[in-house]
Amino acid sequence: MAKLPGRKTCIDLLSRMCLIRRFEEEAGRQYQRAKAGGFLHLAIGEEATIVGTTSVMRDDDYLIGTYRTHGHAIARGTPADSVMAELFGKVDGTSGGRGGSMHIFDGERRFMGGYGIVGGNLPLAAGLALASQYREEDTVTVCMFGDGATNTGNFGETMNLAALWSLPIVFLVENNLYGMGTSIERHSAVTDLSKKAEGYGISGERIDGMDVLAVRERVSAHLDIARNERRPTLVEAFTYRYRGHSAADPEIYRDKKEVEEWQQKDPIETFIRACDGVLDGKDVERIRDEADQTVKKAVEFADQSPEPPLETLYDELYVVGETIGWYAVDERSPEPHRGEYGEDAPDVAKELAESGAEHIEPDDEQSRPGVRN
Ligand SMILES: Cc1ncc(C[n+]2csc(CCOP(=O)(O)OP(=O)(O)O)c2C)c(N)n1
Repeated sequence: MAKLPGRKTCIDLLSRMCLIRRFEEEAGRQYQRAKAGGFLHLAIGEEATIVGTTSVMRDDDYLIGTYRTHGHAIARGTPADSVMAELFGKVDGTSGGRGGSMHIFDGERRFMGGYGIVGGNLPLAAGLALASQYREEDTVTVCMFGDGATNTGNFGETMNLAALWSLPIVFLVENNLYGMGTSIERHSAVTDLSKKAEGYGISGERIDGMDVLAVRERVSAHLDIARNERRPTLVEAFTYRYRGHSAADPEIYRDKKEVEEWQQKDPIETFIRACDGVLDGKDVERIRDEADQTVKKAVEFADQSPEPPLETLYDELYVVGETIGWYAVDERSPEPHRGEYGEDAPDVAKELAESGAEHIEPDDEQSRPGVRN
């Protein structure tokens, strides 16, 4: 059993885990009410892995994650207000309401995103770590991803380069036993994921991702290796998501009993028990109340935040020069809608927004988004 930190740190760890839990519950509720659009992946049950890891990172370290990262941003210090506003697609969201649940981003706090492509964040993590190395900074990149992502080509390619170039990265697999509805035994030939990068020269360790103190202790040791020895390692944290893969998951691939068994190891309840003698019932109640209030306020904030103006629909699109059309922004120029059909852009944008992109009947081939003759 890892050593219990002082009262202040205990309060901080419990507060963050409770806030993430409440936020995720409310996000699920708001999604049912169609306030939050797009996809929604909740990390309820995975709080100890998230908070344990981020709590031992330095402010100037980089964190990069997947599409299940509302909690990661909150743990990094991003206000719940801005994360909720992003889910609602509002201007005060972390990505101006344009990214939604899968694309939470907070560069100021070095939370480098939210990515929808499974394994897509791994090469980006290598790039972040390469930047630290190139600038001779002692910052470390923590790259978090799911067990399913270890089957992607990006995993092998990134492990190879990270080892070859001795990049300061901690790869952290959030092993929740499933890639969507496929269990790890059915999706990975090697089920001890801590060994999966050994062939590339990266050693790994399995840890209990439901125990925030164990996560802190072990991730801290791996951060030290990355920071001081300047080499990558891999951590496999065993954790579990209580909810479905996404909001639209009928969960026919697992037993209710299995979920209940993991709930017995609930990271928040386990930690409250571990804090016996340091935190009392009143402390816990206050922390939970604060989380309730913060999330309630976040919903109000997101509700009141304006929708992005229609005329900004095509702002900040990134399209390389070759593919510029009326809908694109030239990456070499700051002006929006600067394409060869630029003069048509406001009308077409309005039309598209009103009827939905997939229903639009373009007058001619040239005005079809994404297609260039
Ligand atoms: C390259 C790619 N392939 C497939 C998908 C569809 N997809 C979305 S989530 C997911 C499962 C990934 O599971 P895992 O990496 O274990 O992460 P978890 O959802 O458990 O957090 C898949 C296959 C995708 N988004 N990207």
